[in-house]
Amino acid sequence: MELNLDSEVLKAYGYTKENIKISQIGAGLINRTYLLSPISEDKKYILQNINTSVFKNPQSIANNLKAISDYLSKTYPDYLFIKPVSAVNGAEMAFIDNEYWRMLPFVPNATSLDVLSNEKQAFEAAKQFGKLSRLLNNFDASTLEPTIPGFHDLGLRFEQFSSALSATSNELKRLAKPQIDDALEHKYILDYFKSYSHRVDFPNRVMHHDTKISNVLLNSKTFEGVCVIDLDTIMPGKFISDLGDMMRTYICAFSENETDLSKVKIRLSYFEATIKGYLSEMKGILTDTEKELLLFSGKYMIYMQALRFLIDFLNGNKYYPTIYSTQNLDRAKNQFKLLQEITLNDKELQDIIEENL
Ligand code: GN1
Ligand code: MG
Repeated sequence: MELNLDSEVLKAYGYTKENIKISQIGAGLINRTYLLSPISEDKKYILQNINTSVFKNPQSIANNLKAISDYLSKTYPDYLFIKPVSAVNGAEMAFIDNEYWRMLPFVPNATSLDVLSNEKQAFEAAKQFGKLSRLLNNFDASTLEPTIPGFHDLGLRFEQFSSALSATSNELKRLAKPQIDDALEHKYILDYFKSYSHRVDFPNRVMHHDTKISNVLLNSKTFEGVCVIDLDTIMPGKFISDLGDMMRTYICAFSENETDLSKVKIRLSYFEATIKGYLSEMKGILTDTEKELLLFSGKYMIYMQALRFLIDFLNGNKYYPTIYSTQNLDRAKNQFKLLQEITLNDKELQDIIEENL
């Protein structure tokens, strides 16, 4: 594939097209990611173009990463936190032709998976995300900037859904009627959250906010966790964001893009591995209120993601890239099915949590 990388971007990091090999990697929906292999070095780098229609203030990402990296390097010097490599001029990002770029060290002998194929991977990934939260337990989350304001605010997402519903066409409304009904029927999830949100032992923590399996590196041979990646959405949030998104993405064998809904089922053993991995780091840190909400975190995140896909469909697919016009609607259907599966298995899932608390 022809890679159209501006040579100014390479120059900002001290390279030229002649002394580097470039390939595209990663499957994220938001940022474009490249692998750079300088011909005369052993090291490789990851170069990312930051999507500024999503991250409107990239400097906030750089500030957050710097603050966290400084803290962790003092308190836990052995912890591998992947912070950006400075550009030649010392800046944390390169700003070229109105686009922001940043470079990161490539971690050797590690792999990132797109799908989970065994429970150990779920355990290791959940442990890595739990570990990040544990190490940052005493870091003052309020000093970080929200890199996407209101990102996991379900109340805001519900408002966006209501606005999208009033502004959309009759045709899209007709197509999405069952999912619109689903969205309204599950509003109790938002009300339930609100009934907890003012509790004092429901703190804001430093959350990763995108805990899918491809955002953790595992050792290529042993499949043990190495570190977490994709740190753009590290910002203050509730523990729900990280654990809930792991439930959303680890416990079903098929992704949000699966259109055969009979395949959208939950795997109890993967749920258990996720809970065990997360609690192996966070059990001693979570408050009583948070412990009450462990299973709820999955419902909150799945409902929110269903709303986000539905909103995007009603708005004409402006946020998530799609390959066909009803893909966001299909993704919403998939997420509502997953939510139904979780709800149907409430008792078994809660029992697994109790056994591990
Ligand atoms: C986006 O870019 P990616 O694929 O890591 C989105 C997440 C969603 C996810 C759904 C900044 O993540 O919140 O859960 O798609 N990230 C942003 O696949 O919106
Ligand atoms: Mg991401």
